[in-house]
Amino acid sequence: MSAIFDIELQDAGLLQRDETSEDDSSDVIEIGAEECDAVLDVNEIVNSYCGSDAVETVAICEHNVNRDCGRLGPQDFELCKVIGKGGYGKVFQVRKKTGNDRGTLFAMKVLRKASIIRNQKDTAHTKAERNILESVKHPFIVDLKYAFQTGHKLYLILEYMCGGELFRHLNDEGIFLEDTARFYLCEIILALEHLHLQGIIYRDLKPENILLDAEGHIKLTDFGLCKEHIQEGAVTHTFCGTIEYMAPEILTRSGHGKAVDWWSLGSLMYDMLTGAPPFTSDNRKKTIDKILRGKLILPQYLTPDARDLVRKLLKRQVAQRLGSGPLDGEQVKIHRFFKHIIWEDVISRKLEPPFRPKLTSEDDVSQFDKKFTASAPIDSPVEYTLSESANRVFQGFTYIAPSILEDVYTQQSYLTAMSPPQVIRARSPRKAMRGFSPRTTHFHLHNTHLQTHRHNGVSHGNIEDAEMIEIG
Ligand code: FS9
Repeated sequence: MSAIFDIELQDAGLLQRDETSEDDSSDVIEIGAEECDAVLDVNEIVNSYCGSDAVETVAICEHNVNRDCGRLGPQDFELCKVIGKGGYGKVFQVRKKTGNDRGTLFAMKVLRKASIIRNQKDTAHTKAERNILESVKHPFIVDLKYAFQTGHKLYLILEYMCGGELFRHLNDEGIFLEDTARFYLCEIILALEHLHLQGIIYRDLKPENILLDAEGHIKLTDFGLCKEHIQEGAVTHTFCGTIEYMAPEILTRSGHGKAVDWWSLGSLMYDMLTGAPPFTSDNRKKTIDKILRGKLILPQYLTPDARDLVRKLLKRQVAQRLGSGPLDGEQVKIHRFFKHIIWEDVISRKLEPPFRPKLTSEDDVSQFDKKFTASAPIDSPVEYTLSESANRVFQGFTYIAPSILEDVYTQQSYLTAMSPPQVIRARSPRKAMRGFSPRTTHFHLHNTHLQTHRHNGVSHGNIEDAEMIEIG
């Protein structure tokens, strides 16, 4: 198998191995924009640059470079079903058609570049999602297998989670027994702890972002774009999202740290045990008000340990909140609610999942919303042309998971050396409902009193003023 180089054709016409590029990790050969002609150009340049007959020149083409993964594109995936849809793109259940992992099911997130680059924050979030998913490998965080792009679209090939959202399951059950909630909380705590160790604040913990695998273990997903519907070309945008699980310091924009995730964990725990998040109302403003000032009401039927943990996680004063100190998740893990938990067993997925998704076949999509799965799986063509400069925004998007490369390329250290900087990110809003009857109140913004800013003549609700801080 050929070595994997990051090759860029420079304007000067020289072929360079780009080791110093500021651009984040492009791990495979990316020549031009997936054009075969560009491959020929490379060979011509190699010949003229080397300029000697003594040098053996090897044609660089798909037949001898990265055969399994180097020129991966949409053509390598069969579209099976739609499992998610939004203003920016779609999520498909796909089956790999080529390579060693042929036949494997994946979730393919397809995003339209033109929709994303309209907004700087969306562009940053999309890059952040790709970077975070590349750098984070954990049993309870969804794994990014490949990333690639065409002239118009970005593709993330993610581990397929056949059990769908925990949200759906929670919705069906109404409430969970404490043992059930404890199982999910344990796995979530380890995922959050891992993210924090890497300098990443998740910020978006809610049942919709927790997916179930075939056995019933969970993985966190969604590290990037908001999924709200944005009507193409419309001047008024509807912003949707869930704020019920958000920490007060996010809503007041008074500066926040990793402790926001422990607040969200408290809200999620409350939701699991009582059937709704702790602070809800029929409109967004009142919900915010309750999160900031509302009295926490704990039902009688909760055990003292559960009550105590919820209370300690839902402390408005960050310094008093469990998990806010330097010990982070450790402080949560040693709480009495988890007294019988052997944490080594949790990380090695030895805890018995309380619920196993009922599937009739490997590709059964009954756990996903019919509203999506009933629609034809088409990766719609794009008619317009994206400018070269617009396209440059996404340079270095391409990625292949080390786990996949292990099969074809053993020098994994190369990839590690090419890792992009870690990114602390803040969250993005979420599409409300997605076909379910609401258990919680979601907000819709139509240029309301919320702070808004204008971008490209388009008004955006600005509640999610997320920023990225590069730390490495
Ligand atoms: N395996 C199964 N399902 C996964 N899902 C998580 C994401 C869910 C979704 O609907 N996302 C979504 C994305 C967009 C965007 F525009 F960004 F493309 C719009 C609307 C919805 C679908 C279910 C999943 N994720 C990783 N592996 C998975």
